[in-house]
Amino acid sequence: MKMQLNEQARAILRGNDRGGYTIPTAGLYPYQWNWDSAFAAWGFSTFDINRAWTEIETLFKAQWANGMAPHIAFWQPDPGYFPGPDVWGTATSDPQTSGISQPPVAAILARKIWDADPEAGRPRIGALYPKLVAWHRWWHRDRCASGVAAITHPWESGRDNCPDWDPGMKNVDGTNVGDYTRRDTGHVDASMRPSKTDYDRYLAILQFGKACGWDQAEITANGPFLMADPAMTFILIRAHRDLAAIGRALGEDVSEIEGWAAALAAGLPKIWNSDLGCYDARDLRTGQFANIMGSGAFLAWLAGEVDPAVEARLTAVWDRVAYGIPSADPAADSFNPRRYWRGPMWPVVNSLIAMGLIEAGKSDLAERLRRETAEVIEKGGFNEYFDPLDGTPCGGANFTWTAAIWLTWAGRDADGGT
Ligand code: 2M8
Repeated sequence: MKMQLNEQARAILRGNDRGGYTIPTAGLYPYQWNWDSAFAAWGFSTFDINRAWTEIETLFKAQWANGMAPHIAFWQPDPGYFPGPDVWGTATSDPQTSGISQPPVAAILARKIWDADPEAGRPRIGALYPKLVAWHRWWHRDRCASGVAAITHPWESGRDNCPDWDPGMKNVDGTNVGDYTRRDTGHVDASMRPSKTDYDRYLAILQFGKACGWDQAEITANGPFLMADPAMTFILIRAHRDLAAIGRALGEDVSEIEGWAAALAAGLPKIWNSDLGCYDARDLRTGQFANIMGSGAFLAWLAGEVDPAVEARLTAVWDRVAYGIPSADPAADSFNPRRYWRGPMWPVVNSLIAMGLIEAGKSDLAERLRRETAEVIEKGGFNEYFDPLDGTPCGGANFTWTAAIWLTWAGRDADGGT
């Protein structure tokens, strides 16, 4: 069965390959998405290292002059997705892109891909390095002024619809966005997708960015939504550290990058919610915490920021489900096990949490997470995400990032073998 699933996972990556970049899944997501592509590259690295590097190189062809690597690159027209390139209206042309970014996992995974074949990777990582540095500098300058990493749109977080964003979203006026037709609910059941009110607000935030010509200073100062994201902060701390390690190996001066990582680690008290006893999302306009434990808080392991008391609280949340890690605490009123990001478990996020667990020496927890992740895939297939209570596969099928993490992590034996 293992061999068969390995084969199937490779076929999904090949099947979603559109020539230099990989779509997350046909129909629902027909373009190149930023963090999906980094995971795709990691998956490709298990059987085609050249194709792995190409994936990241293609992503960075869409990089903006200000350093931002956009969250979507619209390489070819596709009427099956909304909002498409014209709605975003950015100044980009080849390719057109969205106007926000996504979690910077590229440096974390590029380091792993380089480790897999140091010789083949040397020229590829050498050429990518300055682009990664420019993107990380953009994060530091345009998203980390508060001390921690902020997002200007829920889609920037990658955990689009999670309850973490409710405090910020409720203050976004979505009543004047005009008529539009959603496409997502034509591909998967509406009960798994965000509500119409959410979409109206997503569009209102987008329209603000478009109206100011995607002026970053204006968006962060006056945009309708600005929230501190613990997950982004932990990912970025980890990504800065990995980028610094890459730079060091290339003989570069990495003091600037080390400074960014240290500044973020020093900023963490800003998102410490003492009522909840863990790091939490926070509305930077009002100061309000989201008061929710979910996968964002679990990513603290990735940055080495979990003490025994926090670990106990996190594992209590995990123990409330059969298949961890839930994107939101099942004990919270907002929990929904199938609506995307409001409770479901995401193999791809689990893989990042496991990386942190392994480095923290928590191999028992890492192995539990790997087994639970493998089990839902073995039973349900390579879906976008899963119900954490009963393991039901949800969202899109034949999903690139689920196939990728099967090959790199979930489908491997505890000792890392295939
Ligand atoms: C989901 O997001 C897109 C918008 O970016 C959507 O719902 O249309 C999220 O799960 C996001 O994290 C992911 O990168 C994307 C493609 O898999 O889908």
